[in-house]
Amino acid sequence: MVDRIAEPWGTRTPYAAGETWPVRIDTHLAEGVRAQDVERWVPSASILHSNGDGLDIAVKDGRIVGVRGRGHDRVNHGRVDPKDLFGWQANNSPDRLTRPLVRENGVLVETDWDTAMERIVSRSKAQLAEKGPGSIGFYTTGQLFAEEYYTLALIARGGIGTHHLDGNTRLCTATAAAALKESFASDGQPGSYSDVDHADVIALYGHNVAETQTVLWMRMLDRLAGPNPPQVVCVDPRPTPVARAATVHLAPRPGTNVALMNGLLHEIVANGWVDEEYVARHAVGLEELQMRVRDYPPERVATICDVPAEQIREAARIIGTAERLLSTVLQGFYQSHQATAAAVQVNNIHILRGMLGRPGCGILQMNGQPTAQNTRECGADGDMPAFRNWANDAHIAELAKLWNVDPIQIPHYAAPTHAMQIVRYVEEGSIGMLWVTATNPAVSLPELARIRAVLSQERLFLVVQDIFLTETAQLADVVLPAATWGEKTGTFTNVDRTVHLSEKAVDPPGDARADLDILLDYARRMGFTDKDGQPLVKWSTPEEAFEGWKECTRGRPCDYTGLTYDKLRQRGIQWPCNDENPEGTERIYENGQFWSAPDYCESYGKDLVTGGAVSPTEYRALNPLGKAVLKAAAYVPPHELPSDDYPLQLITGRTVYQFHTRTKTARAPQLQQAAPEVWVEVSEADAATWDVGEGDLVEITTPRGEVRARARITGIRDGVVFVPFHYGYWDAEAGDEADRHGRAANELTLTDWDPVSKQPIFKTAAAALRLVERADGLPSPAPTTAASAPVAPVPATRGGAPAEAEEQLLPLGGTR
Ligand SMILES: Nc1nc2c(c(=O)[nH]1)N[C@H]1C(S)=C(S)[C@@H](COP(=O)(O)OP(=O)(O)OC[C@H]3O[C@@H](n4cnc5c(=O)[nH]c(N)nc54)[C@H](O)[C@@H]3O)O[C@H]1N2
Ligand SMILES: Nc1nc2c(c(=O)[nH]1)N[C@H]1C(S)=C(S)[C@@H](COP(=O)(O)OP(=O)(O)OC[C@H]3O[C@@H](n4cnc5c(=O)[nH]c(N)nc54)[C@H](O)[C@@H]3O)O[C@H]1N2
Ligand SMILES: [Mo]
Repeated sequence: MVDRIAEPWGTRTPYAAGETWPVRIDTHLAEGVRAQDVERWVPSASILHSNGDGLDIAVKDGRIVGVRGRGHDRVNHGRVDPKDLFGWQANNSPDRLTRPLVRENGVLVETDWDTAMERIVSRSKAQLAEKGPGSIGFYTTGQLFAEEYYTLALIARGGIGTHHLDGNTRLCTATAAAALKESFASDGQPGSYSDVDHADVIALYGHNVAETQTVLWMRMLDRLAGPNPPQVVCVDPRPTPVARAATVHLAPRPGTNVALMNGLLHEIVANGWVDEEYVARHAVGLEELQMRVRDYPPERVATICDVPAEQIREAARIIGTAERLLSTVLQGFYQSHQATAAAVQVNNIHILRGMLGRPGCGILQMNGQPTAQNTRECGADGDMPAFRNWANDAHIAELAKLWNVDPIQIPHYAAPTHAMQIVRYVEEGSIGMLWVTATNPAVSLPELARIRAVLSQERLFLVVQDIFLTETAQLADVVLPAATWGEKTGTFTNVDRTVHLSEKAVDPPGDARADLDILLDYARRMGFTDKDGQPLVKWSTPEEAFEGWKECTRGRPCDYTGLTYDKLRQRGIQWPCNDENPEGTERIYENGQFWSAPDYCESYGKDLVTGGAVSPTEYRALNPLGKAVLKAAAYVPPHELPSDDYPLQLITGRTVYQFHTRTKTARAPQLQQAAPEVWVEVSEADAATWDVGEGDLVEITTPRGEVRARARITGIRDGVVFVPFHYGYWDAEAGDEADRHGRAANELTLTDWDPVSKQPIFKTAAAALRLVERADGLPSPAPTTAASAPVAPVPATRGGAPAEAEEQLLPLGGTR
């Protein structure tokens, strides 16, 4: 038994390069429930991050009573993340939404499904009649199932015919997709998690994998604990567990990633670490890249990033001489002003070094949410289903044929509207109805004062489909109670293309319904039909929807045609899975084969600095043979830089114990107690400058607002403060409304985005700090176990008996 709050990564099971990662089966059951009491174990996968860990849900008396990792799952070999070990308790929470709500005289009151749905249908019809399809918007998530996204995409694009459908994946993985589209002209992750087993160098860019995909980090830790461990390069301004384990830790000034990457590329080119033969055969764009990085010698980069030139050289040497290089990229790169430009430079390293499509040579342009990959694949974001190219008329015609609608019905006159633009249309009133599914924008979008104003407008009809009465739901006109993971069936795909089936284990509470059923009900009530007058949506169960989705993917990169629910009941399988690859595909882009041919590719690309679209003709001229594309970019400083009034740089992000806006993790006592309140991380030097001690209450201010939090003094780089974004609007302890203090990080963030991926900038704003109140000896509520570890000793974060989980270690190669 291990206290998995005190030890989030559990016990080490070391292994050597090329060996199989040992099995360790993690189990946590509700207090008083023993394994022999469990009536059924229902196969599913993890839902509180993107790793896609196979696990079984324990059921007793019609309720979820725990989870157990699946030893034979290719992703986790039995291990379970702390959030997944304890987070299922939220399903059983007494404050789940169980009945639809409608707003009457300003207050939300319970009602039945007919009343709630008829309100939505009559408003939809009125919008369509008066203002047309462009007056309806959908804002979805990275947390539903593929079947649900595909149905939503069909309804929004094929049924209503609106251009305004995007996901919170815009805040999350838009840059992962954009970077892959720029380099390989298609989404689709080149890597496999098993690359960890083979790599001799692992480079992590703005990715705190230790806290955000803990099981992937366990795999890396086990390699680090074994013979011939890989070298690790970490790029992060904070002393994350990754940074502490790194061979080289580069801690750049926030927002300088492109300069740093150009510096690394400069060294790779200058030292002749380029695989010239690979590049000549399989890539275009070398000359432009060489020219661009010439301007970034380590000394210049050192001044921009405030990182020693020697460290840049050292990191470049490790990466440039690696034989099997695995790279991962996440929000430290994605949520900044040159997000795509920076992420693309990581792809460039792999293309230049010929490190693709071989064991150990993977790129993971990481996802964050469990099902974000599916939002993108299914076209429930700013993409077309199955990686079709919105700018290629033949692709739209194909989709129209499949859906049996007129191509004109599917808007494709421009790129689909991105989430920040949808918010803008709501703000100015051209979108009069917004349907939000499984996301909590009143906490997670930037500049919350603005978002609250936009979402609470009288003229807006806001539908919120959630499992709790969130900050966003409280602003809605209609609230629909949804079933969630464990209460409904569907598939989802993780970052290394592994598809898992998650089966219904228990009934949802009260009248709550599966998201798929809600969407199907809407389609039926709206009477959407195809060209022949038949129902547009031709399925009524998840499995039928999956069959429909498979047809949509036929011949596309994310080919699901070889998968069935039955096959997925046995194990998770990586797409493409079709007649040629019936067991799935571990690595794509083997032998320099890409999906980038002009007629086939998902995207023609964009200019990395302005975001201007490359035209079909230009793309054809640039890349006629469908190779990989090396794309260069000059460094541009962040838009909001420190000033006299706001001398610090604010970054925001996550802790290992909480998930997003905490609707689930705050309802799991072990997780909530481990990180109960917002805090701010401050360096020792900055703490001295502003006369702040451990635990002191401080106010962080930006031009948008202020937040009060208790200071944690850490090894974060000087000049930078970090606030976790998990905590909703208000300081719960403060008394009446007037006294309440902001505690949501997004009170502080700015309305601005990367020009290519349109991903908002959550990392870098200019900020000021002020002492409000001394601590009285109490430390900050920040956890001690990971990036927020204090420099001076404070009591360690522990979970005690309620946080104990069983670990079953099996001999090397053993499965279960
Ligand atoms: N425990 C937990 N796990 C999660 C989630 C969660 O909420 N909680 N959410 C999931 C989701 S949806 C996502 S998207 C992922 C996100 O996973 P990550 O991207 O790993 O998490 P973040 O904390 O957002 O940011 C990562 C790091 O970026 C660094 N950073 C900030 N600014 C810069 C910069 O300018 N340059 C560089 N190089 N680094 C910078 C921060 O210091 C931080 O350590 O996590 C997933 N997993
Ligand atoms: N400052 C700052 N802001 C950020 C970030 C950051 O790093 N810094 N990160 C951004 C990123 S990467 C992300 S992904 C977003 C996340 O932001 P959100 O998407 O707003 O976060 P969640 O709390 O996960 O919201 C998901 C909602 O779906 C509900 N839900 C769960 N399961 C189901 C279901 O099956 N059906 C339905 N209908 N509802 C369900 C939950 O109760 C919850 O309200 O935040 C973004 N915002
Ligand atoms: Mo995310």
